[in-house]
Amino acid sequence: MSYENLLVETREHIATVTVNRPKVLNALNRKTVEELDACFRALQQDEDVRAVIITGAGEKAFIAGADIKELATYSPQEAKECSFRGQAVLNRIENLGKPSIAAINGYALGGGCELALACTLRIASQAARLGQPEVKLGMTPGYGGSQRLPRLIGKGMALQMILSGDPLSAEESLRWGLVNQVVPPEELLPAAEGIARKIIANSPLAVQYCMEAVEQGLNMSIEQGLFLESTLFGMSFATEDMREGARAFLEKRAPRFAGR
Ligand code: DAK
Repeated sequence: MSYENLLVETREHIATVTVNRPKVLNALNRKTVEELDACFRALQQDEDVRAVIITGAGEKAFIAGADIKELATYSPQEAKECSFRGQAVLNRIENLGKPSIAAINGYALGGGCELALACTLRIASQAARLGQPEVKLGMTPGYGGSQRLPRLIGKGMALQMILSGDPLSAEESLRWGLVNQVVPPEELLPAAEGIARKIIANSPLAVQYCMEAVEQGLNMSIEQGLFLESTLFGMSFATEDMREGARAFLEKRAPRFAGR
């Protein structure tokens, strides 16, 4: 499937999705959000794809937020529809069942930062800047930033970012746990691919259950979360992968996971 504003390439079970509107710093217009929806639906169904990397075209930006030119023309009804569509796409990325890695090559602002927050992991180039500048435009975050950001980095720093609108540098983002790793620009995609390869060498079912335990558990009480963990732990014992993993350890060989 080909897209107007996305480039998609799959190699060795890792799909790389590049938002491709570099002239406007990869800003998310309606068409791009629709294409991200179609693209992530297809990636979810594609059994050959076991991890997804998302990045931005060009040197300067990952995604510089929603397309402000287009936003300015929205009626309240269009804004509401846009909100539902955008939130659904980010929820799909968060609940993909496969790990997603944001390779943040430059500005990740507003909706761009929120898209990165919906990914499983975030790796930033030294040139990246991450922020929620909505208040500077008279808006509040609309793609989950007010909810996912404090869950990831804590209430104090999330409020500082959201209320000041000022972005964090890559190093500050690392210090606050907003990104997992910072690398020189030329090492960004190799580093993201390296982490993806490491994850997909493990049992896909165990990886999926772990993501489910953490993502869903964060929205539960500790008792409910521990119950969920026990349930998923039990489910992992029903998989061929678990038998293979234990057998391979005892036979001192590398496991061959079938994803069953
Ligand atoms: N939208 C449209 N065009 C953008 C853009 C954006 N977000 N960001 C940059 N561009 C365009 C610029 O207009 C410029 O176009 P030309 O003038 O060349 O035609 C080109 O990209 C290059 O940008 P600059 O010339 O400004 O480049 P600089 O290096 O000087 O500055 C910058 C880089 C990233 C600091 C600056 O471009 C900037 O501040 N950009 C805007 C950042 C921003 O405020 N983003 C929006 C955040 S608010 C919703 C849910 C979510 C949202 C909205 C609705 N619903 C629920 C309905 C999300 C909102 C946001 O994301």
